[in-house]
Amino acid sequence: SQSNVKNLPKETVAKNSQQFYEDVLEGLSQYPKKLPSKYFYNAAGDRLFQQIMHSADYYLTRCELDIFTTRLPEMTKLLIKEGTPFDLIELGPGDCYKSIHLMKALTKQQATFNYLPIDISGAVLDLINTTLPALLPGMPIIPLHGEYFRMLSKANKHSANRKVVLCLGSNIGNMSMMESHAFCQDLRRHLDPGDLVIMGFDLVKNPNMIRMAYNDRDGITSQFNLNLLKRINHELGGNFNLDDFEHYCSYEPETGACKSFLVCLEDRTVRIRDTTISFKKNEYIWMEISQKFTQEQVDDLALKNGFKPVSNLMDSKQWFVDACWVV
Ligand code: AVI
Repeated sequence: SQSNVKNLPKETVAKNSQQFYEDVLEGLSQYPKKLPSKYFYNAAGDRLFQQIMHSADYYLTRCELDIFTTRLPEMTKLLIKEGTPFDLIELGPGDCYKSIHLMKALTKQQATFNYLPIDISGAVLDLINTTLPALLPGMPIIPLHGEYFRMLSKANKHSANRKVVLCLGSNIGNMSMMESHAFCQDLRRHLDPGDLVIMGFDLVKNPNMIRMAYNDRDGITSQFNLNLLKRINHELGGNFNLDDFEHYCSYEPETGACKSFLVCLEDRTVRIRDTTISFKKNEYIWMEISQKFTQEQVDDLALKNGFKPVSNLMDSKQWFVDACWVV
């Protein structure tokens, strides 16, 4: 059955907003100050991220699309194992820009599968619900609205099919290394022997290329970061003056960590509901990590958390890898 993802109950909205408030205050009372990047994605944030993905300097999406077009025969062969039906589960599907190619190829080969997109954003699932049926008539779509692992448990209850989990776009890069290991361990606990995972990783490369992707010439990444302050103003009664903050991005080749910050340009105080927060001139808020990986680190992530690497599909420049792991 398809869930109505549009109308969240009032209590859920209030609970989410309280969680947002608590996370923001917790982050801004730390030293150095932090904000969780998962809150980038409101409607305006989604639009800005779409612009980033199609911008000249952000190579990640183009590289992964290259994999999802040129390496499809290998990918579909891995998935269509002995013709048994399976559930294709996508964590954070966005607009299915890449996965649609896989779904089309699978449909062409008459594979029997259900598509289960999982997202915390109802808007993302609404869009899938309205656009995908026209592109792939007859493909069963079961949108699951909520946290990844809670929804994976729900998917498990829904069917006993073999599972193929897609986690694309280097979303795993937005976690610390420790968190990404914990994430893979948790993912493994929700799967059974024979299940597959396809995980997208941005690989280490020329540091200048990486820095440019997060410091694009059109300033979209800057707007993307500033949009979170705007969101705090709108949703939590904040009074950030966006002109007081400047986007800064660093990439450290020694650790593969690409980090985004917002630097406060003057001594300032900001109010969020009843709380006042002080900023010193040049004090920064750490906004996001976008971790880059070596192939060894990718394999290590699989092996240490109960997966076996079966294939590493790369783009022609070898800048990005979609790692295929089996449980
Ligand atoms: C969603 N995520 C993988 C993006 C990234 O590359 O870290 C988010 C992003 N932040 C700035 N540009 C894109």
